[in-house]
Amino acid sequence: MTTIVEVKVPDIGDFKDVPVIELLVKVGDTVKAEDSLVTLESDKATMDVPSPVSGVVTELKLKIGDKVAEGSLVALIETAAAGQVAAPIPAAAVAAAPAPASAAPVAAAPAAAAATVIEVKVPDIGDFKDVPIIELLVKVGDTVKAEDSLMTLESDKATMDIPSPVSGVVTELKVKVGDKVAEGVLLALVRVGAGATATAVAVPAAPPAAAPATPAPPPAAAAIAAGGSAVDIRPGAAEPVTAPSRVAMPTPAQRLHGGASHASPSVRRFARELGVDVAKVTGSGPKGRILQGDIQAYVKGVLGAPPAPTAAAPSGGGLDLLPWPKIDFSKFGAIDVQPLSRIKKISGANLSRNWVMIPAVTYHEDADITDLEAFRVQINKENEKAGGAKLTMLAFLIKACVKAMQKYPEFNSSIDASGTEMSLVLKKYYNIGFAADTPNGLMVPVIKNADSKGVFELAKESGELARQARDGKLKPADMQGACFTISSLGGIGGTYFAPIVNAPEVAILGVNKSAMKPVWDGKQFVPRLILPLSLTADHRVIDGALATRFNVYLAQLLADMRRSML
Ligand code: CAO
Repeated sequence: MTTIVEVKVPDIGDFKDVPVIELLVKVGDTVKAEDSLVTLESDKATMDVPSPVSGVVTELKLKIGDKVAEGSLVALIETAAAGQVAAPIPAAAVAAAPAPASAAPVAAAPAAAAATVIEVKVPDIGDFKDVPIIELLVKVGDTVKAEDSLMTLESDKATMDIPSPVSGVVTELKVKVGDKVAEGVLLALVRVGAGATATAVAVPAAPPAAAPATPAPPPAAAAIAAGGSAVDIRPGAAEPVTAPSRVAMPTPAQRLHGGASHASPSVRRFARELGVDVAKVTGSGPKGRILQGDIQAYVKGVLGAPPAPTAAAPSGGGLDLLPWPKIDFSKFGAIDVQPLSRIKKISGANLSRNWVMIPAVTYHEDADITDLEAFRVQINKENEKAGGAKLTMLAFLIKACVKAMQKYPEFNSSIDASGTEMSLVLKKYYNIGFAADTPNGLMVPVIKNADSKGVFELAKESGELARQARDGKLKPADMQGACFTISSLGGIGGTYFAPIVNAPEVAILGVNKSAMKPVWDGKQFVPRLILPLSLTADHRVIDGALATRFNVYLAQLLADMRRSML
């Protein structure tokens, strides 16, 4: 039984006519509770309206440019069962547009006779605590006008600027980027000139959306297709980093020179996932707002841009690459120009970064899977009769890789470059990504906790995820958190290849088509089914001896899976 749930604009104060600036879903999309449906934006705040339930969008009642107020119908969502309808999201959880009358708390601090120092505090943002400051828009000494934005807060669902209640000079910033704040927290001191007082100036308060109980929504799907967070890969760019927040969050200093960036939370998240500093992106939306397409165009521009000259390392240290050749191919014959798919554009950025930054080496090995394949075929025959699930070679590969990762834990690690010194993060969980070839490009769904699953479950789950990938139905969360990736071209053919490591992982296993080969058993050549393995590993973490040990062990496991019990 299904239920249709009406999603309405929650309590956004007395405000009317808040424009819809972005539709984040379309009819037919499957959404989870808390997924953002549309973005609204007033003068001072941007908010996403989340879905209160999991289900399928059956109707969108708004279009871009529509103006809404509390209670406006946003969409209809069909849920699987009445019981799944969540309690309505509390108004406070999504309120984001400016509350009209509520002024940001302003208090006159003790001041000299000629000047008054005004305390700027977080206005009423409901019960919500721990809303992070993501950007400081001014620095001490700056002269600001009343209404100028001082800083930006961002919850999972909304972004808000804190305006200065007065014209004056910023004398102190009481917070820094990353600090988490709640209503009443002191943010800054602004000194106003002789005679000026706080009450003389209107103080709009723009409460941000309070953070929902769920974790931040996952990043844009395709961003993970080839490796999660991205960084600026231009030669001469900053040191490689893997944490999206570290590369994406502009430093206050950067931000101060960049002017206010105007982007919805979902676009900011998208930018963070790609490692794009929104301050560097030019917005093409209304009032210069940065749209998702602007972020994509920026990434494209960075990838296509000629490298910046590297004075410190004119040759060798930086990548003194030639600009990408610009050729009019039509001079030579007929051509057809097609845009790259979105997935290809984004995964291309990740692949380029990984190719350039990782000193990768590929190691080959042959696994004798004669017995394993015979076993697989036999089980599938038995199961077919009983109507049971089908075992795939990929499932055995996942199982064997987990076992080998348990024996050689460096394969389940990531380099952490966020501190002053690089360190190795060793993971205690075993999430295995696998490359899936889709009409739109390469996707990498992730099987979580593969160590706790049997081969039937792994076969079923990988089949289901591959199907979803091909149908474009994968959720961002389905592509996150991989520790190691398998790229199997075995169903297609090939002998060996050199896959690109899917950063921040440190290794990837490539697999080609098994073939019957003559193998010398000491007395004679015997026909054996040989599976070609190609393991690419990050040499900063895994040296050749370790990689070869891993490969040898993996081949032993595949030759006789009983070894996995030893
Ligand atoms: N050797 C020989 N045959 C193999 C094989 C191998 N290594 N792997 C699979 N096969 C066979 C299967 O048994 C199956 O045959 P049956 O239907 O008779 O059982 C057939 O090939 C098709 O398998 P499949 O590839 O569709 O299924 P899978 O579970 O093995 O793989 C998936 C699933 C998602 C990994 C695969 O479909 C896919 O998309 N592979 C491409 C990955 C890719 O593009 N990698 C490159 C990334 S770098 O650009």
